[in-house]
Amino acid sequence: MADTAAGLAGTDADLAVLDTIQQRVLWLATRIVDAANHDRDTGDGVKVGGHQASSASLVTVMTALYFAHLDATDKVSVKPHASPVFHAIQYLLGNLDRGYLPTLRAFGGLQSYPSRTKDPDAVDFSTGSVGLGAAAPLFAAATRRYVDAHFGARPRSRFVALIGDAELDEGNIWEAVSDPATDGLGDVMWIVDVNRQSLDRVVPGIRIAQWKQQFTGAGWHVVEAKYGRRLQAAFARPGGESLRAWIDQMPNEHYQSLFGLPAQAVRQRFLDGAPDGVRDFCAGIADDAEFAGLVTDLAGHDFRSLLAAFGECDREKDRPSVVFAYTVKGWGLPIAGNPRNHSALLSTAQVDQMRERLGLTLATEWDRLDPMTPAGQWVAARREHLARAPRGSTPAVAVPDSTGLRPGRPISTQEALGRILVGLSRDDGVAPYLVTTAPDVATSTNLAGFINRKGVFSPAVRRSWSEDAVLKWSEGPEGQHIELGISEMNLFLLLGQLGLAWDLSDQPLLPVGTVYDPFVLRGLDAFVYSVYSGARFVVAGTPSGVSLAPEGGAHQSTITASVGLELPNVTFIEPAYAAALDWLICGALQAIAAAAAAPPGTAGKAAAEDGSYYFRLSTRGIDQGPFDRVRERLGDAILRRQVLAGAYRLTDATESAAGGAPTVYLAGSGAVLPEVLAAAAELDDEGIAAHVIDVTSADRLYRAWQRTLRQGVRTATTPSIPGALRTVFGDRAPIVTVHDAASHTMSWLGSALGVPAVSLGVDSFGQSGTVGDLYRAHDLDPGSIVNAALAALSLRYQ
Ligand SMILES: Cc1ncc(C[n+]2csc(CCOP(=O)(O)OP(=O)(O)O)c2C)c(N)n1
Ligand SMILES: [Mg+2]
Repeated sequence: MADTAAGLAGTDADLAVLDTIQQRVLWLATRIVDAANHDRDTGDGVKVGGHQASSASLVTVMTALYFAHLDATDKVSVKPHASPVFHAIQYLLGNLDRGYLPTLRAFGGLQSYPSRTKDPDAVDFSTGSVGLGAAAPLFAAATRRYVDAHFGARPRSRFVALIGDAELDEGNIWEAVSDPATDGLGDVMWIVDVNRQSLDRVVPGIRIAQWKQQFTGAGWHVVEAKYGRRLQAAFARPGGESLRAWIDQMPNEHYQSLFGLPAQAVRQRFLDGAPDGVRDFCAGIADDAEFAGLVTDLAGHDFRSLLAAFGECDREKDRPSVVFAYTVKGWGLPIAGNPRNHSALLSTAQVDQMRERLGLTLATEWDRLDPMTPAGQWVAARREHLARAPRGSTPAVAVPDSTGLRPGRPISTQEALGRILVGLSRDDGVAPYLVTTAPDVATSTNLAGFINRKGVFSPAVRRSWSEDAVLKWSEGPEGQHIELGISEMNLFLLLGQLGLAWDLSDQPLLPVGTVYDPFVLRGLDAFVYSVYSGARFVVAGTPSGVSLAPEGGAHQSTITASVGLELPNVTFIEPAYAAALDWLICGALQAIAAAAAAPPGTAGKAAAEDGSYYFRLSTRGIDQGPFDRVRERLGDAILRRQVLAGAYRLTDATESAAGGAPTVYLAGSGAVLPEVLAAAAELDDEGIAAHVIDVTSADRLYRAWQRTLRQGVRTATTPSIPGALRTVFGDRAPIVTVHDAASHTMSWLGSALGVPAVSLGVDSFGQSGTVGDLYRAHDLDPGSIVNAALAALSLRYQ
């Protein structure tokens, strides 16, 4: 046996062993999907599904990777529809219990698509939404480069992505490839599974030439693993060049139609329209079966070609590589190459035949390879080679409760964020772990102060050509801000990988990103992807809402608060005052630090529930006086606890109200609080006691409410009102919710408290104007809030 520890597979005997392994991988992957569909009685009549053809397509590539190329420190992103191949390999390596094999797509079983958080075996990157799994390792490699530069080099990891060819249609792939932040990452290797088929069809024409140019133009190293050894040998014979030229110019549709034809028909179809030279050459291959095998002999199913291609990529130290591996979708299965095979399943009879062909029986079909055989020994050696060292736990970064920000003048939450980050950058215990990033909006979202102090990250020092007295844009390996091009997809993908650095780069970080709030939606799928993957980070959507009045409807966000509230693994926070934001940001970073430091399994349960943090901020300067007064009234300890829990009473009308006066709650969130306070004062003048509640996190309140409700539902008991709501909404009184965001975000408060409610918010697109114009247009002005309070009070008596 060759030196499997070094991943070499040189001799014919080695290749024969790898072939035995791949046949078993193909069988297990196929049978995992088959069992999911045929062995389980789901009882609901819904097709289980799974992708035998997409899996088969990558069997040789993944066998070559795991059994002859990868090292223990390498990280792999697996094409979503090849998850059965991944699990089959992990099973053969002894990393997955046999009991899981028949559980694909079952509740608590193997996930349909590789999942970091839900699969039982060690998935490095979740995949599923095509395109994102390709880009994630690129940003993981960028994160590693950052970690190595700041904390010392980790053992080398290669970051590999297995990508479907139609996946290259996704725009986010090209955003990632072309961003300067991903330049020069020599440890990245993408392998494109060129099976020329997507879900619906054979991919039209020949795309490869264009893709090659796009990668080369972005500075990537491009390798083609196109022709298998038999075809290469044929090309080398006299006249063989004409055969290569004929195949190269053949559109995908024509080539793909060869698959599934009986051997006798392949020749005629292949030569349809061919020049005489090709016909003459092919006439020399008399046997039909040999001919059919020859013209469909692709390098994506040839170990030697693949390993040579991987080795070539290894030698590229200063640029990412992409391998175009030509494969057959459904390779080795009766559905091979069929244009409609994406979701096709083998019949039970076909599976029976396959089992028999491999010498397996119903009793032995799930067995691992016999350890006494060369293949079994090879696998055992690879198991040892790929075993990962257990992770130690690191002490949590000690983040303070606040930076002590107490502005004596009106200030916006966006400006406050900038000052809080500057404050944290002065704290030697925290500063080294902070890393900020923005898609070309760092200065306009107030990151300039942080950047001035900490610099911009670049793998090498870059000369600055402009002297700017206000903003120092000094770039070098010590910089702690990663600047991105205008791609919100890249922002969330990078934040996701920075937020997983504790796992994939063995270094906890405290990532903070900023983005104009409306464009959170532009990166939303990557946001979902990153938090589904378990990443923890802070993102500030700023500015937000129609308080960004002069900028007009295209820059005003309305539905983002709802998005933040509803996204799992994300805590949505929208404070109005600087000191509250200070506590909240520090609290978020404390939880991120705690979760990253906790050993796996215990992972700081409360912190894990919070996940990432989405702050929705504003550029509207707000008088801080009301917050200072409530601080005096409640004291910092109590107020901080309430601010973190989601709400506090900003003004308490109990004292001013005449006995028996009607009471109403005005619950506002974010930049609109001044209007709410003004409305409360007007109501007070009219003899109505209006308490103003500042909702710092509608999400945390909602979660608290849902937790008690669900508890009641599950235990068939009467749910109580959660403490966070009871503390601030003490009495039963009607409520008006006021939000510079869709009115729906807080409209549930009425139900939660069991009182009449009127919800004010922005339910149509905005437009240009002053803040006053916009607030009047959306009924967020004090007069409208007063009227809403009267309406809420009248609802009470209906
Ligand atoms: C963002 C996204 N859009 C659509 C899909 C549905 N989908 C799943 S696979 C697929 C075709 C993939 O083709 P390709 O990448 O070539 O994979 P393969 O041929 O290897 O199956 C599509 C459209 C998806 N998973 N994600
Ligand atoms: Mg494909």
